Amino acid sequence: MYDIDTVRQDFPILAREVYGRPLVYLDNAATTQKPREVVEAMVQEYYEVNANVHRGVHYLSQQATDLHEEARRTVARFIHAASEAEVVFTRGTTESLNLVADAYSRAFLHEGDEVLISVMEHHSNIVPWQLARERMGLVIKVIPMTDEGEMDLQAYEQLFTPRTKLVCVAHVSNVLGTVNPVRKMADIAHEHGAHILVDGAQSVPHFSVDVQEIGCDFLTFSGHKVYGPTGIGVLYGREALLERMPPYQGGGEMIARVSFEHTTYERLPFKFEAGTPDYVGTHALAVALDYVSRLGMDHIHHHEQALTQYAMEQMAAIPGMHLYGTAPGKDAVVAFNVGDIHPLDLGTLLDRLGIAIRTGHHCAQPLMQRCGVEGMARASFALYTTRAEVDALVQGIDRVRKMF
Ligand code: C6P
Repeated sequence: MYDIDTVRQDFPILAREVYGRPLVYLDNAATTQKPREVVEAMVQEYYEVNANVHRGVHYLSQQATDLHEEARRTVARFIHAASEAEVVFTRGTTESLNLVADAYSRAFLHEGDEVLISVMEHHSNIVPWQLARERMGLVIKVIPMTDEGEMDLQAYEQLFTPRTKLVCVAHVSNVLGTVNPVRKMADIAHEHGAHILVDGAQSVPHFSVDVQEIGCDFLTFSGHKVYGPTGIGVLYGREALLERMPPYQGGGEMIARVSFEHTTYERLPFKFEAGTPDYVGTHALAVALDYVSRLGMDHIHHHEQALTQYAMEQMAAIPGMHLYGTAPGKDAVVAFNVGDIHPLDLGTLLDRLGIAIRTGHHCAQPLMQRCGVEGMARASFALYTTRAEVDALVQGIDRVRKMF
């Protein structure tokens, strides 16, 4: 049984007030709040264990290394990677995507090769490919979507040519909440001899993601969106691909042997982890993943699905409401505009009522253009969001609407 009141007690920040009102935190797609045990794990590690990893013969260093490498195994189990060698720690989704755009391009792509990205991508899955395009003359093609915000699979299939080498798509759109059919997209990509990267920034926090089941070649996600700390993220990559990719950055940790004439690199995944890693962050991320696993990803998904549906129904009834993204099964995100009210005004006035939402282009300007707007307001949910908070949002929007 998923007891939301008990769950909320794990998150001290949810009890605070803003402007003398109870906080209604609905900006979870930007970052989630942290359960007590994640914060305590970080404090405890700094107080009792702290030492650099992979370097020392001394007790603390070995203990810190054990925690760090155990965290890698936890991540591998969580996403069902075949081996922990396939789990590279990064600073977050953005760095993971830049790593692939750099190292994959160097290993596998040539001038004129094509990369497919979708119209609903976050800037982090657009700009790294544009940088690679500038560097080596790649061609970027854009997969369109329907007006409901679903990936246009027919158009997708027609975009493939013998030069198509890689597909890069969000598993869940951070604006529309659409859950993209990545298993099907992976099959189609592989039939055409291409690889597929799935940006899991907005899926991994919400439902169980199995990299082998969806058949992706790469998966990226951020710790801070899955109840872990900021500054830590993951790149999953199939071992056979990672093996062939050159290092992304040079420095300590990623080398086997260095001389001024020649350097050899460490084995996977260390080849991609230059410099001292955020070993406290990796351990805390593992604590966060253990936390959500204990609650049950299926329970979390069920709770958030019901909440999203409830929010969509309640919000649709507000006069002047325009909802963006109505795909069946959409997850945990509701983007909207109300009449002619500027989303920034809407967000600012809701904030005064204690309700935190995000407004603007949501780092997806091409998607805003596709929807014909400059910006949107967005409410996004988490495992601790309640129906009462959705009601507060709906009442808040109605109150703001009447001011205009
Ligand atoms: N989206 C949002 O409010 P980073 O910043 O590296 O942790 O994640 C980037 C990123 C990549 N892909 C998707 C689908 C995302 O949603 C995000 C982050 C936040 O929607 C902050 S812009």
